[in-house]
Amino acid sequence: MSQPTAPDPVLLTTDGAVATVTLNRPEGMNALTVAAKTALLAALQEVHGDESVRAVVLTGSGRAFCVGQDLREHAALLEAGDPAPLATVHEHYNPIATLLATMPKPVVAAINGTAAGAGLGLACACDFRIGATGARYTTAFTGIGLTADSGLSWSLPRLVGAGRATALLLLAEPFTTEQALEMGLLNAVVPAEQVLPAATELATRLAAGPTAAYAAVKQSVAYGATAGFVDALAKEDELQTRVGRSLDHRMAVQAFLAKQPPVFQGR
Ligand code: T3D
Repeated sequence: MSQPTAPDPVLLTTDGAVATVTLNRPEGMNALTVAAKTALLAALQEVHGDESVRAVVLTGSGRAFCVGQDLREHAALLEAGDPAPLATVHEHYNPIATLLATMPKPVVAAINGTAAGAGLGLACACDFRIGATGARYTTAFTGIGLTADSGLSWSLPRLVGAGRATALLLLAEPFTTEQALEMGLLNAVVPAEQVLPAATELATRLAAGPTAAYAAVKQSVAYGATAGFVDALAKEDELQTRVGRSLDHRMAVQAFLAKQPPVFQGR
């Protein structure tokens, strides 16, 4: 008799120009096993390189968005003396967070439920965060004797300020959706069943926008986060010169002058 095959830990679906990447281990609160991290990396690489995809939604199935590293698998690997746990930041979390943050198109996190550890880090690497009422959040890392990863040391201070980020990371205390909204971590809060529809609606709107301009905005904001003013101006010059040559720019200016709504083709 054949063994039942495990469901895919990550699902990738596309609808028009919107791709949805779903963490799919609902029974394990979408905790990240090696298989899940490998599949997530592959899905993000695919949407990154696919020019027909112009906006991405990242979400979870079941009651959690993602509770970070799967600690059962992690403990078993540590116990077995396997080097995998110590290499996972380099091999998985860093490339996953990099793909989300540098995706040349907008990424919307549909935070359908609990987000902890690297799960919170992945959400914070996205461009927008829509959270569910009643969800819980925690940085979690110091609770198990670890430090921040998946970009949280970079993204969290930028979203909520250095003082709050340091407290959230040091204390690893749980906080609510309402607190996350008040801190500026979330862009919007809706009932759990409306999180994915709301994120998809936003992504659909973004997918009909000037994709090259969006990519340049993301690049310049990331650059400006660590650059001086004069260098930031030089980066804006470089990017504006590039985007100014795009078809979308030319067509949108013509549409404006003709008093027509612009139709963006994403190039
Ligand atoms: O080297 C490296 O690997 C570095 C990489 C690090 C990346 C990281 O993400 S480190 C941080 C890992 N995540 C955590 O430490 C979070 C641990 N979980 C919690 O603090 C809480 O479970 C939550 C706040 C997330 C949720 O609390 P609550 O009360 O809603 O649920 P619960 O009852 O605690 O958990 C429900 C089940 O999920 C439970 O299993 P059970 O008892 O029903 O069989 C619990 O063990 C399981 N679970 C929750 N988080 C994880 C997990 N199982 C495995 N890994 C988890 N991360």
